[in-house]
Amino acid sequence: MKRLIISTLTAALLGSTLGLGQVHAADDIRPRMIRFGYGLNEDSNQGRAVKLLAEEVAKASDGKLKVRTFGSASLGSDDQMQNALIGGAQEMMVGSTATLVGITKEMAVWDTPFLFTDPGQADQVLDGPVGRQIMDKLEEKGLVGLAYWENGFRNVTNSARPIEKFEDFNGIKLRVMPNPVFIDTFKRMGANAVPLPFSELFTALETKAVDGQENPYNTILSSKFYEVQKFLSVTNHVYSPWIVTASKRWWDGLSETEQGIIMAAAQKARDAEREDTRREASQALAALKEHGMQINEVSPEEIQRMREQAQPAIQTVIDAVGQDLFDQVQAEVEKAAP
Ligand code: TK8
Repeated sequence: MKRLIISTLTAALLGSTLGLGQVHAADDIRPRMIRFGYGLNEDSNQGRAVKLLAEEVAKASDGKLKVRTFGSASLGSDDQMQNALIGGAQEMMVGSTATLVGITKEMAVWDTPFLFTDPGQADQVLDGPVGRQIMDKLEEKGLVGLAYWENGFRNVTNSARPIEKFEDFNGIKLRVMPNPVFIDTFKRMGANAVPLPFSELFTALETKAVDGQENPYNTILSSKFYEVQKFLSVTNHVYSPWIVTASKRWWDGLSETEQGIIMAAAQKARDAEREDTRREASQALAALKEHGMQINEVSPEEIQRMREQAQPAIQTVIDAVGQDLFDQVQAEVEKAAP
């Protein structure tokens, strides 16, 4: 309130002494067009949440702030969009934290194999102080983090064979996100890990440039990977967050009111998205089976062997984020134990 009064006063003073007509006050809402890009289809958990965010922003701003949504990577791959945000050529996006590691290395902490065991635990850590601290690291690189959404626990699909133990990865060309921890983890499993942007994944599977990939059930369903993949192996090897980001260059030019509206919408969409994702995930296996996928659960003993095999990849995480931050996240995870 005090800040509002001061800035209103300053605006009035400036306006009268300098003879300026309009000075941008902290509670202004100006007509703006916001380009919001994302990688999945409109008909996906990601697409539905972006639509909700756009509606919320329109409602709260009386239609002055217009979020134009661009799905299916039509503005570019996650990596290209991140750079467009930094440069100020695009305003907002949502994508995996894993793709941000080249920009903000601390994001690699979320790539720790088997970090979370349950989605509620992930919510607590991501929405807690350490999650915010890591998100705030984006600012020095020209991005503003608004909210973590759920991509989800990742599972493996491929066209060669069911993965029942890590040795079954041997020789499989597996697309991974362009991220050092993912590359390292799957090399240790014996796969031929091939980093590729998500926007090229369907075609790569279809043309057999790669044999497999790993993503949450929701994405396997919404991106129709069942059309080009036979086997789905339930590994839950890592929980993958999405993150809503804005161009800092653009964000800093918004009034406090405008920022507040967009932040509130990103958080409201987050809550709805997590519910939607969990509901859809709980029914996805049955749907994927109907689409002809052969599904196997990996036994707890073999998951344990995968965990041990992946263990040295944790060093790659620590090298990127530092021991202190790594330990801090581990402590938060233990506090939030399911
Ligand atoms: C969508 C991606 C996707 C991610 C991946 O743009 O690349 O596999 O899981 O959700 O961010």
